[in-house]
Amino acid sequence: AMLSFERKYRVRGGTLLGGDLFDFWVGPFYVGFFGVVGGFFTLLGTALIIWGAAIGPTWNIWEINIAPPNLSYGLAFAPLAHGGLWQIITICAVGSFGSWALREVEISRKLGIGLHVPAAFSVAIFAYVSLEVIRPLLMGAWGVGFPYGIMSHLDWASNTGYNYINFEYNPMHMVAVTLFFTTTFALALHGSLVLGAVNPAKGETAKFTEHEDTFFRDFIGYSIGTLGIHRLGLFLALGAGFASAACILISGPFWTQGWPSWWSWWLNLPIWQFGGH
Ligand code: BCL
Ligand code: UQ1
Repeated sequence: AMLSFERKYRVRGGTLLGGDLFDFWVGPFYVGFFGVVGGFFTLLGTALIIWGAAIGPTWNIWEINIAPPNLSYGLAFAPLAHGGLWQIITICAVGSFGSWALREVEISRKLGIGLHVPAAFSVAIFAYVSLEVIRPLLMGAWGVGFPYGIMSHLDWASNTGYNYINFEYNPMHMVAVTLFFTTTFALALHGSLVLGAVNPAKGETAKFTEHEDTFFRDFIGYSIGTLGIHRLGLFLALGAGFASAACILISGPFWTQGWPSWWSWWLNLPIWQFGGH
């Protein structure tokens, strides 16, 4: 059922492709050209994952694994059972994620809001595409992509990490981790502040912006403001995604040794010689 205020937002137009043809809703969901295309890729990709599981050795959900081709295939197409499925599933994933983003664009245009939501989701897609398309292209083999499987993708991350001796020394991994942790810290501050304000003791009225600002001014001498905290949160989250994409894109295409030895530039700075040794 449509909520009372919903009708006025269900407007025609704003579509990028398909004109009025797919400009309708199914229940609460907007369809659109990209809903149809996205649905196609999602169903096909999911079916291929199930097929990959069926021709594999196990139905154990943790151990199902659909791996990319061996490195020896380079950037060529591989037989379905030897990485070809992974290649088609990857195409379906990019088609599905991309359609989802473009459907977000159409909905944003209908509502007359900015494109912040699809822009933000595009950063997550960029991280995925970095792992499965850009880095494999730069390194000359689909085999460096991560496999589709719960345990197997963890094994891939571990193996790929140890390939560079200690991945914690990757400077962009450091930045990414720091931004992820700062994101959760900011959301904890924000969520607790808002709930603290709108859940007053019995008999008291809810508190809003001025009380929230005043809490932080008393506490640390600064309030970033109610709009500001959301801008900061978006910046931190998108920064985490960008830095993650960067950290894996430089591992291999740019730096092929262990990450600890990358820091030799620091150890070799002439300033350490002032001690007289
Ligand atoms: Mg590390 C990567 C943190 C230890 C090796 N590591 C990452 C980053 C993140 C991180 C910064 C993964 C997030 C990301 O890329 O998001 N690592 C991290 C932390 C520690 C750590 C906090 C820690 O020790 C405390 N890492 C280690 C150890 C190494 C190591 C030291 C192993 C021994 N790390 C690696 C390697 C990699 C990372 C190798 C990476 O490749 C990875 C990275 O940077 O990748 C870019 C980005 C988000 C995505 C890719 C998700 C995209 C989502 C898509 C677009 C949509 C999906 C939709 C979905 C299918 C729909 C489902 C349907 C619904 C259910 C309905
Ligand atoms: C803040 O200043 C603020 O403005 C009133 C919020 O809005 C509701 C917040 O949620 C938070 C967490 C802060 C404090 C944040 C910083 C970076 C000082």
